[in-house]
Amino acid sequence: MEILQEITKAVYDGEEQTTVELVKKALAEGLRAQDIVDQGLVKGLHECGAGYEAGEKFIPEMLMAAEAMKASMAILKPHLVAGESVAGAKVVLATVEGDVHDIGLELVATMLGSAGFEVNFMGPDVETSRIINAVKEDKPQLLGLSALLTNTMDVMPVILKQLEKEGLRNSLKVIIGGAPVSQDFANLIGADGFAYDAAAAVPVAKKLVS
Ligand code: B1M
Repeated sequence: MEILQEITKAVYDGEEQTTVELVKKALAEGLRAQDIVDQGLVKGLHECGAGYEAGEKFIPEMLMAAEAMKASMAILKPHLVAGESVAGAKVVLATVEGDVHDIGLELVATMLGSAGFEVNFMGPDVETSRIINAVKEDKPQLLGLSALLTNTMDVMPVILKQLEKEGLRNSLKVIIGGAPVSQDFANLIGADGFAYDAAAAVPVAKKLVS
């Protein structure tokens, strides 16, 4: 079996140790870190999600798959590069309230960090009031919001309205992402940008702060 397929299978099976060893092996063989993420690790998580929908996988197994991905990301982070750097731009990143998914946003944080952004990664399930406070305190040029659930994406317009109410919206660009989120949704709620994945988030973020 090809090594990327082996990585996909190891994530799907929630085999953290095996996944990490295979990722190290893939790097040693000269594979690009971005390909290991996209064609190996993320595929494994997606297949695990499909297994969950089909009733073949359960929450503890999704968690084990997520842990295998996270452990591997720790190894891959230094190898993920995002091209030309933008110095001095600050970004606050958070997964919205009620949503515990943070793997995708962590990838976005890694890519923006390697592109020169100063990243405040607030993690998952961040209360709206904490996000507003972070904007007040950090004074970032960019706020990035993530949601993976169809019911938590509706928190995004709430945050935008609150930013406007507190007079913070004009000095700030907002980028959104996450599996159920789209460019149409971004237009609908008045976000400044949308990115389909972590690699796409870099040019969008750079454009928004330029
Ligand atoms: Co959850 N989960 N989960 N889950 N989970 C999904 C999202 C789901 C699609 C699975 C499924 O049914 N097929 C489904 C959502 C259905 C829906 O709402 N439409 C689901 C569900 C239902 C749930 C629970 C409700 C299950 C339950 O308890 N009954 C529960 C939610 C709890 C809560 O949040 N309140 C739950 C819990 C969990 C775990 C804790 C077990 C675990 C999360 C662990 C963690 O993140 N620390 C988990 C996982 C692992 C998944 C799947 C399998 C994988 C998610 C992932 O990490 N993908 C997922 C199925 C799937 O995605 N196919 C699923 C890999 C990651 C790299 O991709 O997150 O899409 P992604 O991020 C991408 C892009 O979306 C984009 O870039 C990223 C990198 O390229 N992106 C941005 C993301 N944020 C961005 C922000 C940006 C720009 C781009 O700018 C700021």
